[in-house]
Amino acid sequence: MIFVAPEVALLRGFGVPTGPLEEAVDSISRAAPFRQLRTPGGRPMSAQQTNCGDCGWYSDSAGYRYETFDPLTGHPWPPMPEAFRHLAVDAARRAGYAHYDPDTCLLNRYVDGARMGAHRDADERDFTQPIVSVTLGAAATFLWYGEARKGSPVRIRLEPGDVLVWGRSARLGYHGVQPPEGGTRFNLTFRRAR
Ligand code: MD3
Ligand code: FE
Repeated sequence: MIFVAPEVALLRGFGVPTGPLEEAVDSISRAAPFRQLRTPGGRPMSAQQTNCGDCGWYSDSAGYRYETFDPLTGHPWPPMPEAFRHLAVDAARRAGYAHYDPDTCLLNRYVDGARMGAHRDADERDFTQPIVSVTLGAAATFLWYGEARKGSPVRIRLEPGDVLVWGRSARLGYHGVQPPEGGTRFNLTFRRAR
């Protein structure tokens, strides 16, 4: 494990083999399809998203929030696969979080130049719990800005199976991600939302 910034831990290859995780993504997306959400201001986001777990991150003209039911299907989000939970809890423990209990996983799909601009994850209730993220599919460069959305970010190339864990002083840090390097990138983002 290396720290790419204070309290931003990188566990290279911790999610290898990625095959079973990718199969689970496929299965989740058959029940809750990837879709392009809109910002509260009405602009379509560049990545496509879906969720699994007890609730799911959602955005439309009503704002950013967590929903218990998938607004697209009216059904609950698919349950979080045991392999997902295990990987996230294990990675968090490795990074120094003994009591991690994620209740949701946001799945991002990046195709055709899709990216994520600098932002912070602040729609959750409990900022004492870290966030765990897993890269699958194509590689991409992750950008870490830290406390302010300005200056030149730390750049980290994330390959399939790489896992990031960040919390405490980094929990509300600004971050973004560049488009995938050829092909489709998936990202799993585990959070304690409620
Ligand atoms: C470090 N996703 O869904 S995950 C997101 O690759 C999101 O799909 C990106 O940002 C992706 O909100 C990046 C890695 C990540 C996410 C949030 C962080 C790293 C972070 C928050 C604070 C510090
Ligand atoms: Fe984020």
